[in-house]
Amino acid sequence: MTRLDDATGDLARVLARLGGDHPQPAPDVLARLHEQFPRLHGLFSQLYGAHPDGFEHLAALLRIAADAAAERADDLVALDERRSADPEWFASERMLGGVCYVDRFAGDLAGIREAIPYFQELGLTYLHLMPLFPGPAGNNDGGYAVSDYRTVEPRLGTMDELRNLAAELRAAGISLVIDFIFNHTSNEHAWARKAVEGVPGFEDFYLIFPDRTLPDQYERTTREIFPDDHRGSFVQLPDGRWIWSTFYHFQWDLNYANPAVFTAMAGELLFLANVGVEVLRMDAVAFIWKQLGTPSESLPEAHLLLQAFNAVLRIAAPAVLFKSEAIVHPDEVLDYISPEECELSYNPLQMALTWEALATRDARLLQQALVRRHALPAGTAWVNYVRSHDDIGWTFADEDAAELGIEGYPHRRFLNDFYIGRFPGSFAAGMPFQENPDTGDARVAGTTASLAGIERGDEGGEDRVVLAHALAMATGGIPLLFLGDEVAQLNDYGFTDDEHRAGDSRWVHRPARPAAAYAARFDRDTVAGRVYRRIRRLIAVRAASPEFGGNALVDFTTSHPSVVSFQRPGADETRMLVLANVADHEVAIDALTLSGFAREARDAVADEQIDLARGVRLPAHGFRWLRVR
Ligand code: OTU
Repeated sequence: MTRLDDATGDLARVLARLGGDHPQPAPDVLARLHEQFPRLHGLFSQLYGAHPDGFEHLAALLRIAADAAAERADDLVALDERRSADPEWFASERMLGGVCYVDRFAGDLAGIREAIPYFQELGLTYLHLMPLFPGPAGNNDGGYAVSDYRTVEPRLGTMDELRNLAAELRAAGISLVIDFIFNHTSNEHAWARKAVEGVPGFEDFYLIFPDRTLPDQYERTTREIFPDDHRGSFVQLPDGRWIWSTFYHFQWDLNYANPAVFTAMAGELLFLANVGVEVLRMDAVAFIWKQLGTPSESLPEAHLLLQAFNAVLRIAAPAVLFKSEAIVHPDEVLDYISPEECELSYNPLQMALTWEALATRDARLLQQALVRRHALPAGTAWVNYVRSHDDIGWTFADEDAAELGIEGYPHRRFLNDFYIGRFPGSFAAGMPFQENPDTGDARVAGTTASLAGIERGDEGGEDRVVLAHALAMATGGIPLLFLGDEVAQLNDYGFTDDEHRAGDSRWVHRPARPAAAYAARFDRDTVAGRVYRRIRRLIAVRAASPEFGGNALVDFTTSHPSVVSFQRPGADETRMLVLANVADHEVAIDALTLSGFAREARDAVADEQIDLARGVRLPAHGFRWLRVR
């Protein structure tokens, strides 16, 4: 039993334990260990200072890190060096992400490999493969219930194939991104089985209670996430005990108050880093720390844990980045983003408000968010997406909406009704996800094309798909395409025939690769072909426009509530003026509004000169990227 003590003494004790039957850390690893140790020690002391074995866990953690560093393959060590020479590589205007399910898009990992030429055609530099680990048969929440982090689900391939794929993608200029699902494991994970059986060392890996006393107390302040599956935050074990389960009943939350859990998970993290993954999508970060009397979401300790994982990575696999998946209040989203915590983060606010603006034909909330909430610390970036594999939740701040005279609760109700198609005249064909009978909350499922109006035959549908992508590509950060959206893939209602999926409407927007749409992608007489051509054009223009690198965004005001407008400053005098109109009618921006710029401007997408002294017309749900001076 050894508690944590002061950093200097503890470092000496840690170093004395490295080597031995393990190789001594290489000089560069040792240098990084010295650099990171004070921070890691400070974080560990805050998290586990009271633990009687705190030091032992820290020493074990650093041995795992030293071993992982020693095992890191040469090409990954070279990558570490490249990234440290260019730490803001991900801020480039050439960055473009894509995300897909291995099985649904390509059958298996071999199929993904065969799709590399397509990824290159599209211009991807980042590929997020959805969870590909073994999980419970039947429903496993689309892979988010992991039974083993060191094996690839056999249907999809092997870990060696994944390792080779990571290297091949890298050679093709594409960084591999996968999920790190670390808030919970599946109920079939070896740790879970041992915890239930009471195997010494594993009893405290999860949060298990003998009766309802504490669960009842916790549930006074926790939120229900998947109420269709079970109410509250706990499920009952066959032996009558209760276990913390935020999501599905087969996803059991880990107990990070136990330092053994942190250390064990750090081992899984470094294993994946050494497979060649370049970005880890940190799933469900808000939920990782629990405390009685609080919502048990986004607690300060959640940040300490992420920072501690970050420090471990900096020692053993410094090229690897974290992407935060916090779909929460915008203030809280921001708290996860820093070079010391998560360098990247989904931008759920921009995503939700893009849909909000399309529904209301009023861009003011989106404009306000861009002006007020887009800025980020140096060394970090947004991941801007139109939609993901999850539902759309209306995560805007009620305070922000109130300033515009919009009341949060009824507005969310309206947006749900609109996208679920319950609002008269709606162009959208979406489905409700996890409607909560008590609170009236719900989220929305649907593909981009179906939500934007194409499925219902609305004449603005194609434009809205392109408009939404034009915003995701223009505001600053890494744009992330849900593969299939670029060929306007529609909802797939077939999931209702599958007993393991019927209860989860998110499957409506996770269809198999639309082979016919991809085959038609160069045919302008098809919806797929038209949307693909326009999105491809945006990708090409973005990649050739240095103004779109980085995150700087400067406000620009027009007098039209339906227009989003901002500037992206370039290195020289030029800037990109982005104007987008969510209304169903044309809008004319007058010359006076544009008089701060030189008269001669260039429409970068249409590739034509324009004279700003004549004003600029924005068609219904149209946009312009104007290079101005
Ligand atoms: C994540 O999402 C994943 O993206 C989901 O696909 C998983 O089902 C879930 O975690 C469990 O692993 O509730 O509806 O930020 O919104 O973390 C999606 C809060 C989810 C949650 C988010 C979660």
